Amino acid sequence: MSKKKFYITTAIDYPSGLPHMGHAYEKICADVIARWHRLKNEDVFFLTGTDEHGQKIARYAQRSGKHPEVFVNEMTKQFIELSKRLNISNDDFIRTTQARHIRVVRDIFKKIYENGDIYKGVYQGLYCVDCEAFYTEKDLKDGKCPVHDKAIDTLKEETYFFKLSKYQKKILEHIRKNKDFIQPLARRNEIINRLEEDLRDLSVSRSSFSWGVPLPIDGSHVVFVWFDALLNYISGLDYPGRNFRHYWPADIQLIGKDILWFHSVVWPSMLLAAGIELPRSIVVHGFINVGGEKLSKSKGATINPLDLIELYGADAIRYFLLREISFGEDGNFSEAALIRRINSDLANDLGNLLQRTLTMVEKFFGAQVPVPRGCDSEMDKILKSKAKGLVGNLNERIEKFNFREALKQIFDLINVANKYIEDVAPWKLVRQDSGIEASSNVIYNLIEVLRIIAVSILPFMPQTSKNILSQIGLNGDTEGHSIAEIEKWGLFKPGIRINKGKTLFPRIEERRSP
Ligand code: ME8
Repeated sequence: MSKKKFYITTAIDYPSGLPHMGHAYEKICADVIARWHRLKNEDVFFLTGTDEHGQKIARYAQRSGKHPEVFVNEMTKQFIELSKRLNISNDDFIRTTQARHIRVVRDIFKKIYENGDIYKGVYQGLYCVDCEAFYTEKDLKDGKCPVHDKAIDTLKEETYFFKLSKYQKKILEHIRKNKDFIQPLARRNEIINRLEEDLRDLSVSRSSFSWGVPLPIDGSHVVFVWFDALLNYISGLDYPGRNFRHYWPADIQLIGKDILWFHSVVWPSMLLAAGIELPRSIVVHGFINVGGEKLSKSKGATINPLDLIELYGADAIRYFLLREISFGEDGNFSEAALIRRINSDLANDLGNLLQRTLTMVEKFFGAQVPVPRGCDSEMDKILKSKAKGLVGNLNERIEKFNFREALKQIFDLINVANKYIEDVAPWKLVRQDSGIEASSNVIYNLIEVLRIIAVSILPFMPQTSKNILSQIGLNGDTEGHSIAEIEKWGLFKPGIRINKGKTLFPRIEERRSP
């Protein structure tokens, strides 16, 4: 039987400055979902990338004294590096300056123009370059951009308009009919409310600067950056080629709350105009603040995630963000809270479970996992029943993007296993008449729990998963694992030699303030 396809995308980042924690967070969430679907044996395609055209990029390039092309080539390296260092398993990385993307932008623009949904006019109004978005008087806060708190530009220029208003009713109907089209629910309601007011057509070309894709119908204009950028989701599948036919429509398009309008109204309207099926769902995450402050690059990012990864490792950052933030809501990042999580959950709970178990395998059984002997005690039964049902619990939570609760399920099992060690005290069993054999059941059970934990944390902490698998003597390769292994008790073959290695998460002194 052919595998079920699953296509997931993130927003593509503006490489106008260095990547920030918000960029890292979005990719981590998408990565958990992609990896979980791979564990479910689905045919996953995961796309991320960079949004490299437009006035904002042109301005930042100019400020750094570089040609935009040189500027984006340099800056994008940092975003690719971030994905790599965070262990993001994206299948492709699309850059909007690539020829494969530009071709699609021109083709779709032409198609929509020929269908009669693009026309020439004059745009007069307000524009925030940092948002790359148009505003009305009533959107402004004290006369400034409501997102960036910066002065707003007044534009008057000849432009091509896209007939967004024509699609208003259809989009509203679609959102109403498809409960899961915009998730979480609160975001859906926000868009429904906005769609009840009349829409203006969207200006989709600019002629006051040239850093963009020239219109196929008028060389003196470039395509508006959002019209250009949104098409990455299909150009990344080589529209209209085989990959597009196989993976489209997207199953999940993950984005932050500030760009929901473009994704839930503009993007679907463009697709309808081009005769392309709509994505299945737009999933919206909240914002990460640092010390309660917004961290949008345009206001000056404060924390570079690459520095944090260098200090604490990718898995600690992944764990912290997924465990600490309620998906869909805003959350706060602080280094002090990160260190607390590392010390308590990762070093103490998870790290100690591995360390103590492997030490016992070495000490009592010459580093070979024993054959379990004897009947299950009450405590053995409690441990096994905790492991049972884990897949269902995780699946239910991951499907709802409740990463926090999913991790809690895994850490509950870790805590039950640590308590099991305390309660059965294998070192005491060893001293009894029946000798070392008496502890074989306990040690085997602990190794089984570690195997189950290693596979179930794979989507969240891929490197840690690999380390545990290799330390308990299994191939550290995380490819080819499946959710079927998570709760199947007794898969571990006795006799395997363990391979005790470095401490997973050394404790960290609280050296920095939040
Ligand atoms: O909006 N916390 O790019 P971008 C969490 N190029 N997420 C955040 C965040 C924060 N503090 N700040 C930004 C763009 N994000 C466009 C997207 S898609 C066709 C074009 C999220 O670099 C933001 O919501 O400003 C978006 O999903 C992503 O990071 C890229 O933001």
